[in-house]
Amino acid sequence: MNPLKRPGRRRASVLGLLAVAAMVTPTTVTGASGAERATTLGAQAAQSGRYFGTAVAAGKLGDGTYTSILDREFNSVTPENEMKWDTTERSRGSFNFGPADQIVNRATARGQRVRGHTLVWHSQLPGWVSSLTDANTLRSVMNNHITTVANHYKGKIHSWDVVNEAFADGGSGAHRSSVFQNLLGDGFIEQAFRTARTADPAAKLCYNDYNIENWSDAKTQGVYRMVRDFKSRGVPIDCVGFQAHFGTGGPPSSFQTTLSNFAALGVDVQITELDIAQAPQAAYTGTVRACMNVARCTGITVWGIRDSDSWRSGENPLLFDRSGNKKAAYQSVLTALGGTAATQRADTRSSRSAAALPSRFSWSSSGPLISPKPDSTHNIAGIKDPTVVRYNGKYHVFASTASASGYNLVYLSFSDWSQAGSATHHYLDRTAVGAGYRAAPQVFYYAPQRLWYLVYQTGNASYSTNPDIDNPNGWSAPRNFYSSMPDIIRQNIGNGYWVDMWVICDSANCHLFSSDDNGHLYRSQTSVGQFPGGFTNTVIAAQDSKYALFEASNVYRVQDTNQYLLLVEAIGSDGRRYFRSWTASSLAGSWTPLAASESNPFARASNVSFPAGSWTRDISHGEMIRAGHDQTLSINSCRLQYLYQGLNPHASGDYNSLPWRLGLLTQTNSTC
Ligand code: G2I
Repeated sequence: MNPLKRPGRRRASVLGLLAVAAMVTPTTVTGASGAERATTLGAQAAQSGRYFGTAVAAGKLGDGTYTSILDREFNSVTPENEMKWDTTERSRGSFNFGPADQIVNRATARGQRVRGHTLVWHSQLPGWVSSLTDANTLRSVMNNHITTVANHYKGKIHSWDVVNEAFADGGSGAHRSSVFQNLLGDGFIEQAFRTARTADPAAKLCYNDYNIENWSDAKTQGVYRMVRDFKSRGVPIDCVGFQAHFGTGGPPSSFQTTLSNFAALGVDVQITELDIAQAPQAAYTGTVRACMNVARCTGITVWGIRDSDSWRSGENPLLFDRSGNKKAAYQSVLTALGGTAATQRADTRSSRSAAALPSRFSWSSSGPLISPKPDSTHNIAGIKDPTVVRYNGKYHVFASTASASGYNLVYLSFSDWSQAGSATHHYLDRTAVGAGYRAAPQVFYYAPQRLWYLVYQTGNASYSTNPDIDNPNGWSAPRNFYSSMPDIIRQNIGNGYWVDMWVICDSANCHLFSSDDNGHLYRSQTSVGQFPGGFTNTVIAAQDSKYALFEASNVYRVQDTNQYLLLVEAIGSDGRRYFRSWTASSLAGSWTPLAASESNPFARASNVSFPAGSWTRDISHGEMIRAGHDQTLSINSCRLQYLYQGLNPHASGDYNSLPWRLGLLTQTNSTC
């Protein structure tokens, strides 16, 4: 591939104009968030900012019925047995990650999150550990096990069950007897959490147990006292897992009280292994409602998919029957996940506290999540240049479609990344946006006018507006920001192209950034009141050599700080795309390098891990997942995510026909 060959301004096929898509008006029901009711568990849970997961067995991943339900319904997975000590370290110092890797890599590639289960447990513990008799040996064995396993999965685990089932049943409220308790004493749990935090600072660390759902039980009270003590002394604990293995009666009546009392200690709560004997609808509804009614109940995991997959299969406790059909309880759960207006969780990303940006970054990438969906009039080769907002319980993605005949735009929306691949692609050349050269979109809500803006390049810097982001047919015909190319760009552009327009506003002004593929980043300015008119005073905001400051800039406000973040795409010495980063204290300010070199990049193949396989060496044009959706483009500095375009490294040929796909980076060195 010639990395410098630019998209030509050839006109897109006019065939698109002939295909007036039949308008399909599905009957929809509106859920609590105002969004339509979803039709799968994961998507419905995502509308309130929660996940819905299942236990997964590596041995079943070859079963097509099993995997099709898994991928359709669930956006979180927990390896049922594969991360337990008797699999991961059957003999001392010899680690086996094969079966768990299978589950984790598969999930990560599909945008499903992973719960790690479990680092320290008295059961499924190899004999060589349970027969140790020396405390110092056991302590170093335990720490080494936690460190090695957590390190192996670093950046890939959303929540770890650090310690499982350490409390005794019955009326004592004390720890149960185990080799850990007996040799190391009460402090072993604290030790395990501290070791896990050091090994994977980005993962949430949970204590997980059963029979702690009833508030007045001595066991519940024992765990509660421990969590309260940990929080008061700064022992790192982030969440409590309630297994929820229930009898036919379902949860105890105090379950919601228990969840909220724990949450009030400052931890998230999760339902981690749900199954209910005979799966009564009322019992499932009650369980899901208890979680929905507690803001810090972040998700629910059922302990298996079909009744035949359950450890209690004789009791038919799950949501799918042996043939994989949905049971009545499935419908109850789906409905209960729709919740009521009171059950919406605040956006978890924006509710986290702000931290300063680090000066080095590392990332984990999904596999390709969004690929072209050609239809009879759109023979698309690549999907590129994504822009994304989360609004009303859904991600709304706009992107360029690339083909030999040129560029246009596409829109898709979905509740959760695990659903991205199955979303419908709406081609905007069929709308007033029109056919012809339109590329590199940016979307935001312009709050002062209560209008959505889609900014894109047409040769000029153009935009369309829409009162309803959900309606792809609502976009206006293109209008231009400038009457013609500003003089300063004309004087500096050389043989480059004027591309990648980007708008961001502070409280007084809006700024329009653009690139020239010739080492210059430009910025024009207008007032918030005049926008979208009045962009003047175009200046060079940053410059470097052509490849070092190429194109695809993004500028964001870092929430709760006075910092702005600038990203610009560069072409590395290996010919591959990557991002450099700078910060400034104002949008008009001068930009200070943050992670801005090939050896310390913002995002480059060299600081990205690819658990699902190295499907790209380019980390190219995309954008950050924002904390809000308006023109101030705020991001939360905690656990950054970046939607980008990547490319099969072996692809070659005409630049416009390259098979670009979209993947998601998640920061792995976040400390919050
Ligand atoms: O016991 C139910 C769950 C209670 N909480 C912790 C969970 O980790 C636990 O899960 C179950 C698995 O669902 C079973 O699949 O843990 C059991 C072991 O305690 C698992 O059972 C084991 C059998 O004991 C083994 O004989 C078998 O080789 O499953 C293994 C794999 O099928």
